[in-house]
Amino acid sequence: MKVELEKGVDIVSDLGGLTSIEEAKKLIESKCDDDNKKKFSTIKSEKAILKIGNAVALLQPDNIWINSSSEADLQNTRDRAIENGEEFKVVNGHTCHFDLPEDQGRLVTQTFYIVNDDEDISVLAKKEPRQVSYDTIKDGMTGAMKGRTMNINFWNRGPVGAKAAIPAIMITDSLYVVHSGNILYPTCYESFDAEVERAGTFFFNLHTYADLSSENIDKARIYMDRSWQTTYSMYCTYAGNTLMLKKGNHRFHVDDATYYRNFEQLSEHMFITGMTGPGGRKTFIAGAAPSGCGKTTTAMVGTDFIGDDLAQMWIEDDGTVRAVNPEIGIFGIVKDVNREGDPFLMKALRGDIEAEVIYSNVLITEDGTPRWEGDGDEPPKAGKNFQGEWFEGKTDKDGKPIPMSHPNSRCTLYGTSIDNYNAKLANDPAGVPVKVITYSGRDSDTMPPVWVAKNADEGVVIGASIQSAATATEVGAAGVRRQPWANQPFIPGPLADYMASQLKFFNSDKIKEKPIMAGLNYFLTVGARGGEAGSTKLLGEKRDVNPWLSWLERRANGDVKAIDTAIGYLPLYDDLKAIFKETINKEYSEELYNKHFSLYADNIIARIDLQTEAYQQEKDCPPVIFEIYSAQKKALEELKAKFGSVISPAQLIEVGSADA
Ligand code: SPV
Ligand code: MN
Repeated sequence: MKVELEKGVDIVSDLGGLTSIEEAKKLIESKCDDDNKKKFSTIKSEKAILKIGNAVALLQPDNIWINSSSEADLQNTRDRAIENGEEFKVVNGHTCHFDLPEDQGRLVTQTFYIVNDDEDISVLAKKEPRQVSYDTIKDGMTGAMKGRTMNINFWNRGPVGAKAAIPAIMITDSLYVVHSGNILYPTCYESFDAEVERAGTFFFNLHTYADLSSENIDKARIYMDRSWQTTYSMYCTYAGNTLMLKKGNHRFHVDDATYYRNFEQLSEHMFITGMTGPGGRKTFIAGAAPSGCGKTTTAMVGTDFIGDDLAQMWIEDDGTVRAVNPEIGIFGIVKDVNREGDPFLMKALRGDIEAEVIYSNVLITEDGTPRWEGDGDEPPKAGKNFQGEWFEGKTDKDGKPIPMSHPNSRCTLYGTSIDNYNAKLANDPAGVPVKVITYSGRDSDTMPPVWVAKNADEGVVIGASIQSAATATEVGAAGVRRQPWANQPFIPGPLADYMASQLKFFNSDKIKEKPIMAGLNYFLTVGARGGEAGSTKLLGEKRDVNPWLSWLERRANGDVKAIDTAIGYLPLYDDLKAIFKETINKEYSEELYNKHFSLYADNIIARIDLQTEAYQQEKDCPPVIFEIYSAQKKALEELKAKFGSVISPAQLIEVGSADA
């Protein structure tokens, strides 16, 4: 069901109580010095002015600071973040910020969609009736900025002028949030009105850290009001909970693409990267993976890195699928980031090149060096982290060792600090043409490392079927869960609506060059593929990502044939052998290939059964998904009857074809 815009009470406007532009302007100006008054005069959108005025009336700051994103304002942000203690200096001119121990990831149980009566949302999301949210916001936000400065930021989700970009206003009292936003989003201060005009809308975000403390963590809330494209965040600082352009507005952007863009746009939890293929051609890949499953590392394997978290896609008039990254920086997990697996990122993080970096929730040693689990150096003996002093052997109250850094500790830096970032293309409103779409999860025992859908419907179903082990990005999450399109935490509406829009997009006649759609999985374990029972060692290495992406690059350009199987097209051994050698100089054995690409029919069938059952709970689910699941299951059962439950590539060729 289409989310109805401007339905119900707009909470901030109602609580602020201002109804005229004049009143709003007067109140805003009364909190501005001359410089800020002048900066604010650039903004003409009446809707924006009224809404900002109401935010001021609600939060009652002492004064207002307008972020024009000038060099002086960027420096002002850095300075004030240090002055107010939200950040402190570490080595290499970098800074560090600590979130509360309870606020180390997205607070999923305290995150809600504000809904009107009878509104459908995803069965996997939490909702709260508008009036309940209204009362909580009133309690938490009224006068919350007394004695503080309100910072007003005008940022864009995407390059200014891009078809799928939408401007946003972010209001916050946190300088850490402003500083992070400066690094992560292009400014649209100068072009705000024009962007509102072009996009037809803007997102509005309010954050206050309020009376922040561990004792008050129960008061933390992250609210998304879909009807008014407005977010409210309070009593927390973790960027995923507070820098609402990221996941808060991504959710609105998903609504926008799903319901309002004629099925010509998608808003995805995907990296974007380019691979250079034979003859120097460049092929762009957009890939979905759940939080904490290696999206950043995968993106940086490309020769032309564009983005590591989000993708706004659209069908261009020339029939290509194009994508922009709504961000210009990285808010990346540092756990296991080291020189071997992430050489470009490490150059920036370790000060080999000049870069502006904000660390969060890492360990800082006495000499100011940021340290984290898996950074590749000799572990430190002591330091301080978000829990205070840390020393080797420190245990919690249950006697469990406390790691030196949180598994979701992060680094925030500009894309331009990464050697293979293609800044020219990343900032181009025309986007990059996408020829490969990938979907991946943290799957230890079921799907092969790479397989390609035979058509758009099957491609959408690969995305619908992602399963993944929980990661540290969500507070309190555990177990293996469904992660449809790796976008599930950010899909506000029913999954059936989202699926229908994906099917319409990828089957559109307007697309002249259909991207290939593939599953990717580099989390298979030795134990699950006939090795030592229970071994969780990876069947392969982190650097194998490059050959998998390179094979897809070749496949998208028609250079390689494949095996036609029940689940899609699989690579041939000889092609992979050559690609492994060429890209990472690795001898790829046929034995390893057979482990990687044998189909484990029982596991795949179990997965199909689980997904079928889950989607049967969704109202109005497009029937094609059930048709595909049942056809795949039938084909796998036939294979199993003939060959047993593990079917080798040679056997797949025997019944299929190696010429697909
Ligand atoms: C993720 O968890 O997917 C992130 C970081 O990209 S957050 O901002 O928390 O969403
Ligand atoms: Mn993410």
